[in-house]
Amino acid sequence: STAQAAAEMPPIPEVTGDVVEGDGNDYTIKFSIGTTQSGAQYRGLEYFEDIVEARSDGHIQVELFHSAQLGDDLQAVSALQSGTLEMTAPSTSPLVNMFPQFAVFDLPFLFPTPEVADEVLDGEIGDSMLGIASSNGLVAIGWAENGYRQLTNSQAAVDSPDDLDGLKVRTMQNPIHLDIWRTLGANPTPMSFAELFTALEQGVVDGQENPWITIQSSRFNEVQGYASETNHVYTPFITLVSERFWNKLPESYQQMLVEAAQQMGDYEREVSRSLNDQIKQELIDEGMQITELTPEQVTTFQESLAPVYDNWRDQVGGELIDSIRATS
Ligand code: EAX
Repeated sequence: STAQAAAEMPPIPEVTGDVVEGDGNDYTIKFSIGTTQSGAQYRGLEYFEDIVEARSDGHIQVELFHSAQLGDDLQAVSALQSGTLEMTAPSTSPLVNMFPQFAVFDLPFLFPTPEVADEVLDGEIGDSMLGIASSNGLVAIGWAENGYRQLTNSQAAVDSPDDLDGLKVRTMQNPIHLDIWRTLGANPTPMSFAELFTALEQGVVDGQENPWITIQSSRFNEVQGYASETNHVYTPFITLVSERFWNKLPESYQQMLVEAAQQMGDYEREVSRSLNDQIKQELIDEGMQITELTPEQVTTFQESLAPVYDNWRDQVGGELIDSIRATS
């Protein structure tokens, strides 16, 4: 099924843009991600590799690492800071302790459509967040998406917060996500993505939440019989470069990497969105029981989560929340 999904991905675009004059030196970018080789994110990285190698006329070589081979999201970010890894693209959520402004991407049901997410990420708010994240030894050069998160579990079908009572749900390492699942009555545990499959397999946790494509490409459906189409949080990926590496590059290459990250982000979002429904159907075909929620059931989840907004509104910024709401 992995090969089949890959075969139906929108083709990797032709590289556009001229060859860029560098400084005569050769560079290598090791680019590591937490998701697997069969996801949309890796496909985006393959396009990034094509662009960067072509436009540097081979002076920049890009080496891709998936499945947290070089460390989980937080470890990869530390490696950028110490200069032992050049690039990574984590979900924003595990970085919220470093960049509190990222918390806006953890609020439940804030982004009603992918188009609203695009307006935020590709507009002033997204630009200002790239600026904020360009600190602490990091340079932030673009956005892609993990996507809308869905709940899976090994126990029973879930269509209301009542079904979550005591359910052990793995969350990303993020206080708002913990708050969400506690507020819904579940028993959440933060854990790195790299440890998640084993934790699900061994029953350390009953459930987790991630977009369909991440659920399938990580084979969580092999150890999770049930899913609910909650769409409760939209998670971006942020494309990060090691500042130590960045400062070695001529400006011409820096500019080209920014353009490549933008093109990767546009393409990756196209792949992610075009595969979302197809992969949901494949999960059903592979035997997962997927519960689609009625609008009323979604409203029940939203109303249950009102306290989360009360708890985080000041930290995230009321104006920011209102401006995103006004986008829709
Ligand atoms: O790199 O931790 C997660 O659930 C995310 O999907 C992960 O950040 C992907």
